[in-house]
Amino acid sequence: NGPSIAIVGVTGAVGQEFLSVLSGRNFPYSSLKLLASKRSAGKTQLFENQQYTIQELNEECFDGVDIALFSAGGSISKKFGPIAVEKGTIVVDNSSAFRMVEGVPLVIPEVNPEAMEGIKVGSGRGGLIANPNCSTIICLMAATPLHRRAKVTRMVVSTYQAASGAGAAAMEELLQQTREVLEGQEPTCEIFNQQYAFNLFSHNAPIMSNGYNEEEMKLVKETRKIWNNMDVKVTATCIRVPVMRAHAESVNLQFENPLDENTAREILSKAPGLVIVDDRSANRFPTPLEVSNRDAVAVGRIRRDVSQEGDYGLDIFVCGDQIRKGAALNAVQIAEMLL
Ligand code: 11C
Repeated sequence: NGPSIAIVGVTGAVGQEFLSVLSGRNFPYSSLKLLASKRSAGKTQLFENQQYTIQELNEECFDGVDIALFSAGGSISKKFGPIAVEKGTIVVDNSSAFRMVEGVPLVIPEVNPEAMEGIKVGSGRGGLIANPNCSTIICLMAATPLHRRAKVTRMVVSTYQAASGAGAAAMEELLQQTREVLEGQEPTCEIFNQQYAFNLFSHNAPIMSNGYNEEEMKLVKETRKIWNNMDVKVTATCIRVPVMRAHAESVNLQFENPLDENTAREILSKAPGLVIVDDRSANRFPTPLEVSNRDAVAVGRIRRDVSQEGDYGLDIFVCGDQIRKGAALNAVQIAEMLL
């Protein structure tokens, strides 16, 4: 019993994580279609003791499908998302294709579940819900509970982003380069065109005319949409670091109302989906490794911003698994709310 599900892009890093999260959360489903490009069609995938044959994505795939989880890139979403919706499917899309489209809810279930009110399986209507960018999700998981209390007026984010954000091939290249460098060989640079192992560099997203890259502007624009607040000032610098699958972010928050450090810690300790790792005496704070393959986003380094008068500023440091909460888990949580 449960809805019929389709996964679009099942062979990718996020596609595989969809399966793991659905199974781990005992998501109810009556049938499951695994869809991918022609290249992967015909391959088999074992899932919950059943062998599935991966089908090539085409226009007929969505007949009778209640929920489709998409993670196959923006152009696939743009082409097939509307086709699926037309057939009555509710699409949860992990790409950036529809995030900023007016009327398309951009949802983090712990933050703005109200944005998808009225979209339900069984209503007879299709629909489109966008999953935010991973950096935005991980940042807002910690910033939102504080924003609700003291109203953020300005947020400065610096990211340390893992290989997984650029897909399974980038993760593989990081491993390969690490081996090559250790063996004294020239590193293979196919994904980023520069050495990644033992290095870091500005995020690989295209640079825009204002000098920001697209990843940085996603943090700016998506935060405003998710908080439904066009006035909040956000700036970001996004960096790719040689970490496998979890992003870290330094977040500086400026508030309209005072919020002291201890109250902030108390608020964060009660916030859903967050764990606090903030042991100053042992110098123990969130790390990407510790949140890898975990659902919760970790927050620590919670401290008053000494550059501001009074209790109007805080610094925090967050880490979250990019493939899980930054993508697959968030999408499956959205799907759960559709039931
Ligand atoms: C990264 N956030 O870590 C990117 C990947 O808009 O969904 C996902 C890009 C997006 O590189």
